[in-house]
Amino acid sequence: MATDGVYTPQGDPGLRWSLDELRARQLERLQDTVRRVYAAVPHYRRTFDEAGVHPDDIRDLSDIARLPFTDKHTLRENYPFGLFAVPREQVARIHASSGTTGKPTVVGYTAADIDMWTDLMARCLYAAGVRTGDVVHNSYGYGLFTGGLGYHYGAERLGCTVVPIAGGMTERQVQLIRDFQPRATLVTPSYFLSILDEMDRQGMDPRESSLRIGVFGAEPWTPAMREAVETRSSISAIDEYGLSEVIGPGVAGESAETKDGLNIWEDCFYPEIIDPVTHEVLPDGAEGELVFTSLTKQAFPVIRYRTKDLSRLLPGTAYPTMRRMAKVTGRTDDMMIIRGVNVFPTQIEEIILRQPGLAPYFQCVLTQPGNMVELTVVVETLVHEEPERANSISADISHQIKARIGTTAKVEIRDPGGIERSVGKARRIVDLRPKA
Ligand code: DLL
Repeated sequence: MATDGVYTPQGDPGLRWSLDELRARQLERLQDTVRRVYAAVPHYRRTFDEAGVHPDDIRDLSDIARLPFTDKHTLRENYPFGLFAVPREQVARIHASSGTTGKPTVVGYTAADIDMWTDLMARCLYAAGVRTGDVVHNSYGYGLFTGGLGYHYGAERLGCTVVPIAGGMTERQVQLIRDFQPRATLVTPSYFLSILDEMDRQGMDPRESSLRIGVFGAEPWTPAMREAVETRSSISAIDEYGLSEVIGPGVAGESAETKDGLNIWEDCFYPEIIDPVTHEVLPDGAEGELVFTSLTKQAFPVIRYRTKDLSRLLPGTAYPTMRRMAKVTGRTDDMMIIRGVNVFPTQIEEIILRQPGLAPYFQCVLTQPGNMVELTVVVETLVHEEPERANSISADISHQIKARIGTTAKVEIRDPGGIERSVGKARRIVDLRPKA
């Protein structure tokens, strides 16, 4: 959908299509993608053949359910370039995610893919309220991570002045915010908290900084976090979602006017929600695992990629033809099962952020002293608390976890600075259970 020069929503064809036109284009693009991967990628040819489905069988969008899923294992098995659908010489860029175990997952982009991605990033930033001429402070990591470069290109296409500071050197982040007067910052919500703390330390009132928009993503964050950040600063906090395997950021983004969930850019990505256990496709509105199929990518198309992210599909609002996804509640692999109860770190975040006296830094530590898995929530106070007061806060949080989530957890209170800070995605779960 390349638009030349500066991005404008008026020049963005995908946003002008009627619903019928969008569905027709999605089908054409799906058929084209399926044909291309069947012809060029041995993995897809083999798994389509095994599933007894041929590209000619895709006659309607609902036929997508006949195609096999892909997931992180598919990428690992085909490491590094086995899923590329174009000759390696046509791949202009590689990104990769480190992955906690084993090989990284590798994705590739042709020049046309980067151009399309850049337009989507500009579309996201525009939806978030960023405008041509704004100074944009980009604290997402540059390099193999998709956040930094993805947003960088998009902000340039929107005609912004980009400050490519990346993550880290928090003191300097604050100095450059003070000196360059950015209107928007692009950053993980957890790292933005560290930047706010550093502003406090330097005696700068975050509410008086030039920042008005925070484009937050790359990790789950709750409405309570939005409230906390918006109260402490003058920014409007906007949620943006994406993942390397599908393209990077730019899969879905919230609109500044509605702030009611993330608009999925359906002209480029076809969403489904499935039951993570039975793999059955669920109707819109039901909670389950998000699955995406890319509709326009050349180098690294993905068919029915299982994200492990839990969400719901909702009808369009700010962009009526595009469905929204509800804020991600967590990843299936971040779900802790404590005495039979499913617990996500976001549920703990909600409780901690509503408790006066606590800082928004916490970790969920899992241990297994006997047969049972135990959860200890480690959380920081805003100021040093005497043991008696710390014990009473700890008892209060344990009680709330029991009452609201239904499970037993120990709560350990730490002094300010007692929990590791990350400059990108926060590590919410520390698994100290013996390895099987
Ligand atoms: O985190 C891409 C990105 C960069 C998105 C900057 C938004 C902003 P990955 O490193 O591959 O890519 O991690 C993708 O992060 O499957 C989710 O579990 C999580 N995630 C990303 N955005 C959100 C969000 C980038 N807004 C994984 N809310 C995804 C909740 C998110 N989780």
